[in-house]
Amino acid sequence: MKYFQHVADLGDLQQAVKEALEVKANRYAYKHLGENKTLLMIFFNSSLRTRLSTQKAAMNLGMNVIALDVNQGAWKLETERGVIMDGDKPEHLLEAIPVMGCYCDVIGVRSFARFENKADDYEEKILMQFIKYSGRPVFAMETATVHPLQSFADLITIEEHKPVQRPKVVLTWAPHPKALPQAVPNSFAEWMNAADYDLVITHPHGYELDPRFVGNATVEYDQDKALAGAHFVYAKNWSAYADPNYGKVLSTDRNWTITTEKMALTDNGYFMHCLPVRRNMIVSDDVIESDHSLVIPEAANREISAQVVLKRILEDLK
Ligand code: AN0
Ligand code: CP
Repeated sequence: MKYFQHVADLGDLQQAVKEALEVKANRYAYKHLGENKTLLMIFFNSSLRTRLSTQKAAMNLGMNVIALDVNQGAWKLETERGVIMDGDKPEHLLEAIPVMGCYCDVIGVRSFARFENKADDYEEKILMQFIKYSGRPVFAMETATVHPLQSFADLITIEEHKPVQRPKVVLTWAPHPKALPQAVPNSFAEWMNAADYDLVITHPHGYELDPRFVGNATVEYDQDKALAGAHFVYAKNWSAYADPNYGKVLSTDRNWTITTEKMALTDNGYFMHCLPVRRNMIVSDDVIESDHSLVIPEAANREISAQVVLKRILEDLK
């Protein structure tokens, strides 16, 4: 594997989950694979889990790791070609990327949607420049439209906890004060469709996701109806995708918060969230602290999803 953005990049998904469970059972079995190889993690945005879990995964494989927080210590980077650089950005991405490529063997990129230009976000303009100009394998650590390491970890977590072969999985919008990207729900829908679960997506009107990610999911605007009989409830806030409201907050309706009463509608369902989560906006204290909350197992599986991705990249390095 050279690039990792979409579920299809892993090939056979059942095989990938099997490999993940093997890695989880014996995570130091490949500690020579990454010998003398360097992972460079580039962060344009903050992170707790992605940074720590990906570094841990790389260390399990024997890699060296460098993390760079762009805009905190590094030169501020201009990303638009053709700009007269007389402002506050002393360096251009078009030099910075090939320079970064000189110092590493694999690059992970975190670069959220900027909500300035929908086409730029949805064409993954920043990630594509890393792919084009770094000369290295590149994987997404949440980019403008996708967060595949999260969805892979979520899939592993569901496989570990599912009470039936084909569980009902509900992706529900929940309120949040700030405009958040669609990357997590986009990828979650993509991966749940690929796993062929019974996927229902619920959100207020105006929060429709890109149909390319919704795929075969059922869209239900009544959250209570959507939650009926659910085995897994995956809560997440996202901002509007549809024009003319792209990147806008249209609602902060706390009737959509996941509470004990909402969970009572499910079939003894598990609660899931990628974290970081705002308590009592997205989910009540009681639900996130309950024995049916999977937020910590999901986070733990981030090490595993990252390790499978890095392992496959290392296996294919020339
Ligand atoms: C980010 C998001 O919603 O995409 C990262 C989630 C993993 N969340 C926040 O910025 C709060
Ligand atoms: N879930 C996740 O990606 O968390 P961080 O933003 O802390 O990396």
